[in-house]
Amino acid sequence: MAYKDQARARNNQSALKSRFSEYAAAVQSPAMVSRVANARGFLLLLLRRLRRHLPWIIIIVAITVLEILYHIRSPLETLAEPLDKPFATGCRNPPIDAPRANATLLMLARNSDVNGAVAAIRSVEDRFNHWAHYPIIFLNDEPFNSTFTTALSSVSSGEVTFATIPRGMWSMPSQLNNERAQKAMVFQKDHKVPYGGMESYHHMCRFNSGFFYDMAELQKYRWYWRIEPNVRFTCDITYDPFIEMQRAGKKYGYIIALWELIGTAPTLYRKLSDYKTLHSFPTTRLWSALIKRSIAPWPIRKMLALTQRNRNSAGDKWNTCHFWSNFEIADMDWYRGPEYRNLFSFLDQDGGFYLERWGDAPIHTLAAAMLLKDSEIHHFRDWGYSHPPFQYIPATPKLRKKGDWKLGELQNVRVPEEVRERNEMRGCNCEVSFELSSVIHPYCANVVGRALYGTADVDIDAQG
Ligand SMILES: Nc1nc2c(ncn2[C@@H]2O[C@H](COP(=O)(O)OP(=O)(O)OP(=O)(O)O)[C@@H](O)[C@H]2O)c(=O)[nH]1
Ligand SMILES: [Mg+2]
Repeated sequence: MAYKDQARARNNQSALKSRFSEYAAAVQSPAMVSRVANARGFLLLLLRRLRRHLPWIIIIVAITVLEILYHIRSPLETLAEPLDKPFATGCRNPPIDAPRANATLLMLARNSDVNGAVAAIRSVEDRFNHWAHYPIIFLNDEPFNSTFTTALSSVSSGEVTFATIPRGMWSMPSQLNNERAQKAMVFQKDHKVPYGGMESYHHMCRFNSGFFYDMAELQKYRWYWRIEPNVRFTCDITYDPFIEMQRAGKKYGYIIALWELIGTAPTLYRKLSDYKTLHSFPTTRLWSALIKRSIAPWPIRKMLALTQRNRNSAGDKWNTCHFWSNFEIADMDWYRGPEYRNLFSFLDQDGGFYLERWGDAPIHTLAAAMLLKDSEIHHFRDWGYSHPPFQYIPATPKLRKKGDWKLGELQNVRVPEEVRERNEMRGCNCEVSFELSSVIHPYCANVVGRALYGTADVDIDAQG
């Protein structure tokens, strides 16, 4: 050690020593001794006083505990009959000659997505559209080039349409202050909100939330099936999902349910929750299932509601479960109706598509939970689907023993051989490829499953 460093270390040591002896002297000083004695006396007095009020204290604590238990209880009554059922288990004879629904497949893509788009359409054709021949509409915010149109025309068995989105549907709302929005996007980028710094991504989320169903090319259709580049369907689809949805009175269908990163939409739930109260929409089972109830007692919950913008007015949060909208089959008449339009325009006026990074997935989910009946929502639990990094496999449970699942963690779950052998897959000719993507954790699927089926989707307690 250099001489200077040794001297500095010695100085530090002696400074420490002198601070310690000052502290020891202070603690032992008559003033401190009397302060400690006073505090002890005060505590004893307080305890004695409290003892006199013990019965009241017990009553207050009991009421608080009961109130908390009442607040966090599951408000969902058991279902005599599931509100939703798979349209099929196993394979059916595809209704090749049956009439088709008023429906289209729909893909939003960039020219640069051409390879992923071809792969996704090949998969849909291979598993479904080679016998159904539904039309496919491709949308882009700029004109598609000939590489894209040629490649996609050659893999689609239905009529294809390539459309360019009008500027007004792919831009910021006029009332939003551009400078404020730009600052907000920089903030999101700095705070690592996924895609938060990409203006085009915000346009895409706004478009998918509020405008796609108003595109001229979609006007003649009622139903759509959303497909994204690079997705894969991993089971044969041997029935017409549009016809089945229509027959069963369904309006919105999903495959994967998962958690949202709350940083993308910190105020969305509060705003929608207040909107629901203002318009007196009834509380559906799904809406209830999406609430993460606070375990704080009532007055504290109320305080939290006042001070934290991600809580509803009761002080509770959204558990962030939502339908992953990169796949959806839905009835556009629902979006085109006044209730959804009013809701979208309320959100658009707020500016949260840019000031935060609201995705169309939570918007569609919370809107469905608010505006649709529980029985109008369908889970395609008999379909296999991959959108990297996650896939859903339509296996009946028993995948893993309890404890192997960790919330939010990517899993590479293997379906045990005996499950495969017992043919416990719900779908038809499913392939389970673990190279494709990780199997999604069933936390949100179970939350929604309990609301709509009355049981979990995947029983994680079962032994593998
Ligand atoms: N035309 C066009 N399409 C876009 C643009 N940004 C995203 N999309 C499409 O919008 C959909 C969602 O975009 P993705 O980039 O897949 O976003 P994501 O699914 O949230 O995120 P990933 O995990 O990256 O797939 C896809 O169909 C994209 O092709 C864009 O700037 N222009
Ligand atoms: Mg995607």
